Amino acid sequence: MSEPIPRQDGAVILVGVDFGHPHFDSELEELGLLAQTAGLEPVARLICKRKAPDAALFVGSGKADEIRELAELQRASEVIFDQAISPAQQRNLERALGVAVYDRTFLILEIFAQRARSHEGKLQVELARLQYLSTRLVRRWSHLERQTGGAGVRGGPGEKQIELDRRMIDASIKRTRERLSKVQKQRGTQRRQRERRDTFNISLVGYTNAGKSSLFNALVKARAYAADQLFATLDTTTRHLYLGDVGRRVSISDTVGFIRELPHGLVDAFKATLQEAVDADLLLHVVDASNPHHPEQIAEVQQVLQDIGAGDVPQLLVFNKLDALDADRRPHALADEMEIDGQRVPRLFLSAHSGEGLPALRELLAQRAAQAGAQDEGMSPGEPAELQGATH
Ligand SMILES: Nc1nc2c(ncn2[C@@H]2O[C@H](COP(=O)(O)OP(=O)(O)OP(=O)(O)O)[C@@H](O)[C@H]2O)c(=O)[nH]1
Ligand SMILES: [Mg+2]
Repeated sequence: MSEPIPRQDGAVILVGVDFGHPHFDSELEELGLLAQTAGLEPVARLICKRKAPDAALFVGSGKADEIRELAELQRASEVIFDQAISPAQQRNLERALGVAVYDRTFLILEIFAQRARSHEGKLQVELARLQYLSTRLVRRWSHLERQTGGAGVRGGPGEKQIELDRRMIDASIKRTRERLSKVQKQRGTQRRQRERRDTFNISLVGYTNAGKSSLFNALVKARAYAADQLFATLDTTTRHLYLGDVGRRVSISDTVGFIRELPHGLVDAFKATLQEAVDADLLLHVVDASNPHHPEQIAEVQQVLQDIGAGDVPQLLVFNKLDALDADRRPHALADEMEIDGQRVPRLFLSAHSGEGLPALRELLAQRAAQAGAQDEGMSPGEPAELQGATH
């Protein structure tokens, strides 16, 4: 055995495999941002092309050698893949590369774990992590598998241990679920639902880092945490929004951002947080107009909205960061319509930073709230909230 190579803690190599997906991020820009947000330092990036993932190693064995050499040269302590890799591939890669190997899903879970502040948020992340871990248990016991004679030999100590661990994790998942549902009940969901009925509820949604919290702060003069990192916000904050005399109360909520390939366990665990969007009367879909990938980001957000059952909630598109657009990319009109998923959706360009375009947004929101209020007048009491304010 050769001497182990000293590694630099937190130094990571980013790897992306291009399977011909039209939106392949060849710069691994988003993965780099995710890594930095998690407190890691990307020291090298490597991309390669393949038709399909290799069953054992995800990449070819030649590429694996290349990654191992690069990791040694850069003294990296971890390698992170931009795509989801299977537990078996992860285990094989760790053996072949001699360093810890993670994927995008794990990184996102890690960030959520670091960021969660509220009791409910922490429990939600814990649940998602347990679910992810339960599929990966095998890897910690791979050395035992080998001791008992490898594949084909059943019932060795390794297998027993895996079974025991799996049962422990299953029990933890059950306990966490119970604690979570208790916290959510305590939040007084029913009382809030009653309050909601008299209020026009606006919910900010959008890709992470689009500027939702910045817009929220600009609209309600609050100080929600806004930062140039992914998933700055994990909990939901709701404030009263004053729009002049519109005949009813208006509230606005800022919440967690979406991302490409949002881990399934997370969507599941954050159902309660995301429920805010499902119950809203109007979604403000915030887009970072200065990001060249914004069309794909819009499509991702639409997908998540569908998945959580908010696909039919009326939307306004807010193209934010107008101040960051080059003069030749500035739109002629700051208000128009855009077609998404076969529907024409009103769109406003603005800047949460400079304030340009904010009065037009306030005006449009006031109109919507007033319209919804007028509709309610004609409705019998007890009508479900989602029917009110449904002004496409
Ligand atoms: N140039 C420019 N930058 C902006 C604008 N609005 C927000 N930003 C910046 O964009 C970054 C992300 O802003 P946030 O408000 O935290 O974005 P978010 O959508 O809440 O992000 P998450 O909570 O992480 O999902 C920050 O660095 C902001 O300063 C804007 O109008 N113009
Ligand atoms: Mg935010």
